Amino acid sequence: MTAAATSSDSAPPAGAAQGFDFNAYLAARKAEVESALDASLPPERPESLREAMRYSLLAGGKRLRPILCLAACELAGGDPALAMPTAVALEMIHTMSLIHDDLPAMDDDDLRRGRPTNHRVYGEAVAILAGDALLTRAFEMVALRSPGVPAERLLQVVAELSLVAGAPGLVGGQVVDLECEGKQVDLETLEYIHLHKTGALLRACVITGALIAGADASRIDSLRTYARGIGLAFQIVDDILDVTASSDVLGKTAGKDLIADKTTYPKLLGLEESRQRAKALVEEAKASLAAFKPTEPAKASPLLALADYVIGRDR
Ligand code: GRG
Repeated sequence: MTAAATSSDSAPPAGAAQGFDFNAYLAARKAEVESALDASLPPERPESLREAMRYSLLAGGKRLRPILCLAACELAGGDPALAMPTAVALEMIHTMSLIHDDLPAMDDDDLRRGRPTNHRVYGEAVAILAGDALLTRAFEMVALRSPGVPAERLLQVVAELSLVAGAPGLVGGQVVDLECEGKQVDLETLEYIHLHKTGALLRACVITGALIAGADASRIDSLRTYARGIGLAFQIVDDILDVTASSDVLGKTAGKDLIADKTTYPKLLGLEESRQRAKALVEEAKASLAAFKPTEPAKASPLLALADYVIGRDR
């Protein structure tokens, strides 16, 4: 195993409840998410667009974002089944961002999730439109396909998703990232890029899950701190894997950051300090869940384990 920072495969996560089996949890949640994703794109016209949307949405991937959403909902005392449409919406936003990120006008990549990128198979125009359709379908999932969730909670979810997807989130982070290509950037700018490009959506995952459960503001705040830690750690690990893992294992082109002359954590801090920083961020993230643990010790286990998973992953 070429884990980026630490292994999470066998050891129970620190602080998790006795007997919690993370691998079984992950496998069960992943299977539920895969089936909900499949059902989210039923036959419809035009079939060509549906095929391109399904090609990327159902291409595998770790499904970290929907699983975070379901776990946060459960931790906040909600029924994760009610959060599934939002979990699907988050994966749709993530997938559309990958499709657009891979386009010739952006990263110009050929490989994603172990397969040719969407535009390589369907052409640029359809890839752009498949991304657009996934983004809009995401909002449809929340607004029109979330039975059993009070309307005011759904409105809060829509608000969070719209902020996170647009200029204050993914799009803003992507623009600064593109503007910085080939330039040396400082740690503060690098953090800005990652908190927006990657961290914002991970934050939305836990916040929307908690909103659906009806969590109060102080618990949402704890989850915000958790998400900031795992969001930055996730990206540090991504930077590390870009230089330490192979394209085969990653399912996307390795070494892209070097080729594009991007500033990365390993470039700024070196590999070892990057690993240490990722570990420290994950410990901070886990500590922020203390607010939940006295009342819900077992329910905190998935988010504790997911924090470890973020740095233990090898792809
Ligand atoms: C959201 C409106 C809107 C536009 C998108 C292109 C763009 C604007 C943003 C780029 C966002 C991006 C691609 C960030 C990188 C995030 C990242 C580290 C992705 C890899 O995530 P994993 O490892 O992938 O979870 P899998 O395949 O496992 O899901």
